[in-house]
Amino acid sequence: MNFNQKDLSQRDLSQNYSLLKEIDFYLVTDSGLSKKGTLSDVKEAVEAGCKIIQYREKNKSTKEMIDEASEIKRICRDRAIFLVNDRIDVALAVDADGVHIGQDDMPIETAKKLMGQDKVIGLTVHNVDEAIEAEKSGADYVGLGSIFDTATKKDAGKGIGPVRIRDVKNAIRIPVVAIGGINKENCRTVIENGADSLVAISAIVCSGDVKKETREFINIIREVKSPSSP
Ligand code: 3NM
Repeated sequence: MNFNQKDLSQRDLSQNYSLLKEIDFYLVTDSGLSKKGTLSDVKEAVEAGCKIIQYREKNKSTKEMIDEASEIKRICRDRAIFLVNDRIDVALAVDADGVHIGQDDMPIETAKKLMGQDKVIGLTVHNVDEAIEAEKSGADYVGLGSIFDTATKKDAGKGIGPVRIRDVKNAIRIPVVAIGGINKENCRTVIENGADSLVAISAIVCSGDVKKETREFINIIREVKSPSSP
């Protein structure tokens, strides 16, 4: 299936899996690190071809988050999947495409019930057991981290290393999104080890040119996924 306008506006649960399979670079916002602000980062990333945006905001009021999230939804429209980190209330308020939650958040089944069966639910996992459990519970994809050491998330723990991605990939069918300490230098090995997609926060939002950096990540990921013959 091609990731195009029709797919996004008409997708149902069975299509989420295919859509997520086609995603290469995945943007997670961080207003604390951003040079130009979250809305500008989202706009530039979507213009560069990023097909999935996660709004991750830890420092704003619910009202500010809802205002910002509805702007992000407008920017993503039928061009990118729009997820909200943790805050199911905010996701529901703006009718986002789904949520991304952590191990200590609401159980997946409850999140699905609240959000509706047609919405995307991603879950952060750290190892094979959590990944298998996530798939069983109905997660649409897993975020696996932290791959490398990172200063962006204080409690992320030590990087597990890219080789562990393969173990998780072999254990589940849903897409694996790698996160944590990923940059343009090490992203190749993340995809080579089986990640379907990857997140880079600081490498993108601290760069000052989100559009260019996103484009470059997408190009590297695509090149590793389908190398052109010599
Ligand atoms: N979650 P950067 S690591 C939001 O391990 C987040 O689950 C992680 O930022 C996890 O790309 C992380 O700047 C931060 O390292 C990733």
